Amino acid sequence: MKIVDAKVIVCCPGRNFVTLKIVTDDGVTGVGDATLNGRELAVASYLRDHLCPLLIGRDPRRIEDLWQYFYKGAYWRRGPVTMSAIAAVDMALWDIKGKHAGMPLYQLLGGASREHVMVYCHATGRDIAETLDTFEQHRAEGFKAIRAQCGVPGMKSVYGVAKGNAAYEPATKDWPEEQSWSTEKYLDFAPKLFAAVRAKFGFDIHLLHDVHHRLTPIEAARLGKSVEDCRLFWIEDPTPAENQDAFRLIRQHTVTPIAVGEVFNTLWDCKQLIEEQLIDYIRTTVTHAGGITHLRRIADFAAIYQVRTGCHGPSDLSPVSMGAALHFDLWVPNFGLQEYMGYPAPALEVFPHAWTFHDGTMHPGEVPGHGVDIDEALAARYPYERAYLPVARLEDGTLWNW
Ligand code: KDG
Ligand code: MG
Repeated sequence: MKIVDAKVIVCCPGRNFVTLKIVTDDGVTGVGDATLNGRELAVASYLRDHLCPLLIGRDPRRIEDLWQYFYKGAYWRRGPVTMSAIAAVDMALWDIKGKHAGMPLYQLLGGASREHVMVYCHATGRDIAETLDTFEQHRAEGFKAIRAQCGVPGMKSVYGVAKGNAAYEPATKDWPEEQSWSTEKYLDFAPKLFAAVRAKFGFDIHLLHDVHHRLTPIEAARLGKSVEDCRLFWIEDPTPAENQDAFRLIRQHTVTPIAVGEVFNTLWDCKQLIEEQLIDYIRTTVTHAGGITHLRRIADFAAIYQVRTGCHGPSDLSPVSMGAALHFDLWVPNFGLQEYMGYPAPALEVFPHAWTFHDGTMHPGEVPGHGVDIDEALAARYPYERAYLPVARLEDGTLWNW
């Protein structure tokens, strides 16, 4: 059995996605997601110019060997571009293996560890009243876990808050948006938001919040400590995680659970955080962290330290990634929670999928492989549009962590 074609499809059905499609000599196809928000074409080139030519003629069943070949064999290891490209190959090969076996991917991994996968969505608003309204809407849709983000008085734009009635989408066409940030205003306000959610909805629903790397360790410790009574499911990315020692300081001060890792690419990025039990949930994804093959290794390592998975699931990972993630989630023994931001309608048409949502949970479906495909003819009607993530500056103009 041989790979006879490997092609990269870049499309923009509501937002940009990079998809790898691998074809075997017996006509079986597999697809993988390689989307890296705001840097899509770099991964497309890594695949087209460097990995795809090396795939032709190889045995698609040798998933592990191909993973090692592209990781160790490149000499240049790690990084979001490399690992997203390797992930797309890996995802497509697992898809092919599932189709050959006539089994859904979760069965190949070891079978279901649960009946379904709990997912969380985003409640967002310009003020507390609006955030409570969207929280209520999502609760009525059945969600059992909801992330709350809110405009902060005195700040023009805040991470995670949608503009108008459109779904939240951080990337902007043509040029990066510049947002401003005030830690003082945010730290004063955030506890009021959580208190309002608990006052209205009680404790019978999981409440989450994303700090999106904005605080220093001691500020993050103060936030975690000041909201302990609100019993958050997690606060996410309280401080940038390049220096993992920083989390020791946060841990010394608060029992609010911490989720980190959506920007991580390998086990090496999270090793200390997991080993020292400095976090509770690891947010690495099947796309940015090297596919099923590597994500499985991270999860197994995390399990030893009672760290659970909380995979990133934004709309900037394609429905292919969502499908692969849900198979992984259904299997992984130390599952915690899966993010599900949803997709623009055209994206759901371009990527026919077997996964389903019901009452706050999702299921990957029983179709052999990961159950997501790409309609190439439809994708061609949505050409790539350059887009960037925003940048953040302090009120005096200093560049800050977005
Ligand atoms: O591309 C960046 C987004 O995926 C990120 O900002 C979303 O932080 C995010 C989240 O938790 O979903
Ligand atoms: Mg996040």
